[in-house]
This record gives sequence, structure tokens and C-alpha cells, in this order.
Amino acid sequence: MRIGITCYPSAGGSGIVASELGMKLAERGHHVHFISSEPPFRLNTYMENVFYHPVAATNYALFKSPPYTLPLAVKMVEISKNYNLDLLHVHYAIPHAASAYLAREILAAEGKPPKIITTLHGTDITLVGADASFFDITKFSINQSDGVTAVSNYLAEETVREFSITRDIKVIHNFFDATRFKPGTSNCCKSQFAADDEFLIIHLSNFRPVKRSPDVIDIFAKIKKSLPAKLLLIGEGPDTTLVRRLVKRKGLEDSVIFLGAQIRVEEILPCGDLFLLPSQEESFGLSALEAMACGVPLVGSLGSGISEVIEDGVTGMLHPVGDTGAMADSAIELLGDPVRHKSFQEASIRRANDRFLDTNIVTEYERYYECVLERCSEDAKAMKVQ
Ligand code: GMT
Repeated sequence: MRIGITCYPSAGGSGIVASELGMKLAERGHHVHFISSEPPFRLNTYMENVFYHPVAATNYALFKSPPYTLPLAVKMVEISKNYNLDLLHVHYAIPHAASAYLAREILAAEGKPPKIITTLHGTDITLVGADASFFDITKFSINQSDGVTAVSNYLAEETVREFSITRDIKVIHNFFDATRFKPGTSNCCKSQFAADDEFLIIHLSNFRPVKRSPDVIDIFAKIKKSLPAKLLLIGEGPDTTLVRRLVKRKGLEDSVIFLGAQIRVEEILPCGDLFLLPSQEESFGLSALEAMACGVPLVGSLGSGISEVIEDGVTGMLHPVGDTGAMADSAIELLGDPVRHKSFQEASIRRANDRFLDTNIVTEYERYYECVLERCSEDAKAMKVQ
């Protein structure tokens, strides 16, 4: 197939999923054209069958800021025509699904337009899409897409509830690359961050308010009173300054390491003993899955998509949002019991591989593409319906 993929290029889960999916599809022989403002974060090297087309948002004195939605639509038209694309797969509804709709309308007048698949990732529904200034266009673009997927049942249900959507939404969970995300080997980098007798606790996010990163510091401060530990923070975002201030105020400067945004997190995650994700909500929690695949159990928030990824009491311990006391108690209990900790590590690796393996999930996307392109069997077509 000839596939156009559009996503945000920044270090967020939706761009990462789009990049990983595109690379896996390219390995399977599909031609994948990334259409975005910059090369996506994890798409950092050239590989066969992968093409990148930048979208330049031209500014003009009249504009307050350069428009992006329209040049993106025009670039989608250009690439669809030049490479005869079968479909445009857009990740994160706003504004990508609206641009794809415009592109398809323009192309329809000229011949065979590509099909549009929109993958919903989270705040495009739960925060931004639900905002009055985006609501109607988000609902319209979802309804106009030829196929719609969501990364969890939680998100599919939220979409139906929020937008009164009646069309099918196919749930395709996020996945991990099993060749890269796996338990640590003897050359694990833990000693760079923590002493032999210290536990290494990791948090990875884009430090947006929805991640509740100050809670991470609160939980860590409580753990630190009972156990020797270091906290490794990976990522960068609007709350990083706030978190730095909090670390200083709590006198934890020597115990917290700020690593900033990192591309090859698979080389760091296996060194962790525990992963913290106390988010307000997560449609899925890709970082939790990648940690889980590396054999790192999680302590975090109950509800939303995290509960679909983590099995509470088996691969992690979940508590109501904001209950940092209970989260710290669970962390102390788990780290203080080596037998239980080991069973959580093993269960994490098993669950990741049983449920979220790249090979299986990429095949689900391929089958879904075939169905949207009306090339699949009646049996497979039924798969479109949840
Ligand atoms: O919706 C967002 O916040 C953006 C998105 C991103 O680009 O980081 O994150 C969402 O998509 C990820 C990939 O599907 C999920 O793993 C995250 O849980 C989800 N974030 C939220 O729901 C807050």
C-alpha cells in the first residue's frame, strides 16, 4: 500500500506511535510518506520505503501566526497525487483530520481521492477536542473519516460519550517494538544514576499538567524517607520548571536526575526498578507499556486507559488520581519485597508480550487499512465493528 502519515513531530505519544507504525509498515514493504511540519521525533534515520515531506507554513504580515491546517491540506493533495496514495492516516484529530478532509475534497474533484483514517490518541478528544472552539470541527472530521481508530476502549467510549458519535470506532491498542524494548542486559546503565544499594525510580513524560508531574516528586519524597532511591526524570515540558522548583524546595537535588528529552529510551528504561505515572488521565500510557516491556512495574493512577495497560496488583499498583500517599506506600511495599517485585517484573514482560506486541498490532492496522480500502473479506469487514 501507499500510505501518507501525518502526526505531530514533537516528543509525544501520538507522534511516537505514528513513527513506529510507519517504520514497521515500511519494513513490511509498504511505501510510507510522512507529511508533517518537521521530521517526527523517533523517525530520525533514513530507512527503505520511508519518505518525509515537510509542510511549510508560510507567514504573512496580515497573519497573527502562520496557518498550518491549510498548507498541510495542500501538501496532502500534492503528495497524494505525486505518489498515488491509497490512504492518509492521520494521528491526533486536531487539525490533521480536518486537513485530510479538505485534501480529499480537493482530490475528489480531480479523480481518485485517498481514504482517510483518523487515529484518536487522547487529549484530541478529552481536552482539546471537547473545547467549544474545536468541538464541531472535531466531531465533523471524525464523522467524515473513512475509518476511525482509538488507542483504547476507554478513549473510544469517551469519544462516543463526548461527541455522540454513532459510527464505528475500531480500538487498536498501542504497541512496542519487541526487538528494542526488553529487559535489561548485564551492561545496563543503572550505575550511572544510582548506587548499588539504591533503587532507581523512573518517570517519563512530556511534563504537561495532565501528567501531574509534581505528584511524582511528592511520591518520591515519601519513598525516600523509607528506602534509598534515586529518581530519574526523562522528558521536557511546560511543568519542568515547576518540578525543578519543587525538587529544590524538598531538598532532593542530589537524588533527582533531569535527563531531558531522550529518543532511545529503550536503553534507559530497563535500568529502572519502578515506573511512576500518576497522570490525571491517560488514554493509554505508551510510556507505561514501554516500561512494562522492559520489566519495570508501575505505580500510578487508577482509571482511564492506564487500567487497560497495567493489571492492577499484578504488573503494577494503581490508586485514585492524586493519592500520592497510597502510591508511595505501594512503591515502598513493592520495592521492599524482592520476591513480589520479581513476580511483578516477570508478569509485566509477559503481559506486554501477550497483549501489545508490535507484530500483532501492526497486522491489525494492515487489516483495518484493507477493510477501509474495501479490499477485505466479509469476515475481516466484521472486524471493523467493535
Ligand atoms: O493526547 C495527548 O496528550 C497527546 C498524546 C501525545 O502525543 O503525547 O498522548 C496521548 O497519546 C498517547 C499515544 O497514543 C497515549 O499513550 C497517551 O496516553 C495519550 N495522552 C493522554 O491521554 C493524556
